[in-house]
Parts: sequence; structure tokens; C-alpha cells
Amino acid sequence: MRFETKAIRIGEEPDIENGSGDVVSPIHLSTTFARKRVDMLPGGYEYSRTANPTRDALERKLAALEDARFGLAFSSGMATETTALLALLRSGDHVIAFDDLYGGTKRLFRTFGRNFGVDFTYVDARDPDEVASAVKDNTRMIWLETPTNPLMKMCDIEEISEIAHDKGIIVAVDNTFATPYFQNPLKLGADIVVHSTTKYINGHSDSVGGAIMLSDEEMHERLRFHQNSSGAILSPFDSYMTLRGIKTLAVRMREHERNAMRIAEYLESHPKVRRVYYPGLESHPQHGLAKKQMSGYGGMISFEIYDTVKDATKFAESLRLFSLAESLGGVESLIEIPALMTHSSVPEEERRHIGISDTLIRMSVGIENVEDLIEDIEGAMEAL
Ligand code: P1T
Repeated sequence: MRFETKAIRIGEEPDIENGSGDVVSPIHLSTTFARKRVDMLPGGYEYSRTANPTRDALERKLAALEDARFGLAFSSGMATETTALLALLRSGDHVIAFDDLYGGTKRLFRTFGRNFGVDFTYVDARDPDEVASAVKDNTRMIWLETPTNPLMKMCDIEEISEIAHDKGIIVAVDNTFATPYFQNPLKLGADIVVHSTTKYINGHSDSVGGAIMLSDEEMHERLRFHQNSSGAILSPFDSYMTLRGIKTLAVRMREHERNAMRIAEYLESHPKVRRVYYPGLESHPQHGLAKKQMSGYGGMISFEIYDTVKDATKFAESLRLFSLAESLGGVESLIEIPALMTHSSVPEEERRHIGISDTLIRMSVGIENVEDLIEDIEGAMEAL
């Protein structure tokens, strides 16, 4: 099956022989499942934290999207990351992470590292040599985002995976920005893929969730054990919402990208714009890598305008169609200022080092009519 077919069909095969033939997975709200004898679970289910039929349907669909053997669904992207760290690391381990990551991920790594004795080293993973030279004897994991939030930096998953696998290091890739429609890290050698399903996978800004997809059986066992024991599971209702959202992932991503490309080109030619960060632009320093490891460039754009934070704020507040809000990946367009919003928990000095200026603006381009979006941007530029 191709991507669009899997996104619609997998996990929700109608059971005509024994069930009611639902073409859509029902929302199984039951917290527990009855049995006739203590040693017999007729439907295979015991207690909904451990496994639930609606979440199972979603986990099967999620796995199919990344061509993985296993999928696990969690109550948020952050709960997913927390579970991955708990399941796969031990005190005394060392982790190498891309220095440009979602602010909340860095905040989690800071507290996790401090409280559990895990050492994190941040590197500019655009250069694989920087990753290689950060490896120590106790390095257990390499954590990557590509493209990164918010600077749209990229790293070569294949090359970094080769460095890691020589030394038995786990490669985890947060694929939230690219989505499985445009990029498949497991096929490039990564061991686990992490998603905030809150974003493109659900796609409608009405469910907070997260997921891990992977094919390694032993790592899956450990993650599944911690999913149950720490309990940060996705609810049956949110599982249903996400199942529903995924069915249109391919069509949505094609539209997000089409609109984003038009807007990135428009911004790049605008005299009030200093710089545009979008992997689809030939001016992006890693456009070649984007072409190599992604099949499309996605719907996220960051850019800087001349000159002050006041101008950036005024621009963001003057837009009428772009909602001034954190998050991304929904059908509606959003705008935000990372230094003041999503990445405000990253210390100022670190933001400067990475390149997140106070005037950096991040757009999640929705799938509204692109002419309306450009007119909106034009109006806000004129207000400056
Ligand atoms: O918000 P949550 O579902 O817990 O996901 C966290 C997360 C993980 N990874 C990436 C790449 C993310 O962008 C996020 C959440 N990001 C935002 C809320 C934001 O506006 O950037």
C-alpha cells in the first residue's frame, strides 16, 4: 500500500465476520475488560492503561506511516519524550543533542539531566563531524530534530546514524516538522522516530498527543513497559481524533507545502524582510540535503524582518488571518515569536549562540487560500 492508502485503511479494517463492520474505529471508553476465567482474556484486553482497542488502532496506523513494526501513542509530545528518556537511559549515560530544538525539549533535558545524572552535550548537528567528535565512551543516545524548531536547520540522518551504529548508540529523530509524508528517518538509519501528534499528524489543533514509531523489538518492549508503568497514554477520544486527522495527512501536507513555498518566495522578495529560513528555497544553505533526505519541504517558515522587536511584535499582532499563537501543524495559519513564546525558556545567551534572534518570526502556514494569506501578510507589512 502507498502512503495515502495506509493512512486511511491501516488499523481500521472493518470486522465483518465477528464484529459490527464499523468502517471507522469506535471510541472504546471502557477502562477495564471483563473475563470469564482469571487466566483468560477473550478479547486480548485487560485494562485501558495497558492497551485499549481505539489506541491500538491508532498505534497500528502510526507504525504504518513510518513503515515501522511498532507504534506507541502518548498523552503529549513531551510525555513521549519523557517516556523515551526513562525507558532508554540510565544514570551516568551521555546524550548528544542538536543545539536547535523545541524549547520544551531543552527544558525537559535540563531537568532530566540534573535530576537523574544524565549528561547532555549540544552540538551543531548540521556538521556530522561535530556529532562524531562529541561521542564519549558512555554516549547512549543522539537526539535530533530535522528540520529544527525554529531555525529550520537540518542534519544528515543517514550519516549520523552510521557514526552512531558503529558504537551502539541509539539515534532518535523528532520528525514533527517534516511528518512521515515528507521524511522517514527509520529508512535513513534512525532507531526511533518521535512525533508531537498535536501538530500535523492530528492536524486540526484539537488534540494534544505524541507518538514513537520504531522497528526494534527489544527497544519496543522497554518503551511499551514504560508506557504502561508511567501511564502517560493517549486517551480513547484523542486516539479517535488522531485516527481521523491522519486520514487527510497526505492531502493536507501537499497543500501546506504549496502555500508555504509561495509565501517563502513572497517573503524572500520583500524589502522589509532580512532573511527567510525555508528548506524549499534555493537560498537555504542546506537545500541540497533537504532535497536528498526529504520528499517535500513542509509548511513551516521562519524569517526575520528589519528591525526591532517592536516591529516584529507589531507585524505579528497586525495579522488577521494568522492567529498569534504557539503550536503548529493545524489547518489554520499561526504566527509566533520564538524568543518571546515557544523558546522563552531557552536562556538568552543560548538563543543568541544558536541564532534565535529576538526579531525571528515563525509561521505555521495553514491550508487557507494562499492569496488571502499573502494579502494578510502584505497588510501587516504596510502597517510597519
Ligand atoms: O506540545 P507537545 O505535544 O507536548 O509536543 C512537544 C513538541 C515536541 N517536538 C517538537 C518539534 C515540537 O515542536 C513540540 C511542541 N512545539 C510547540 C508547541 C511549538 O509551538 O513549537
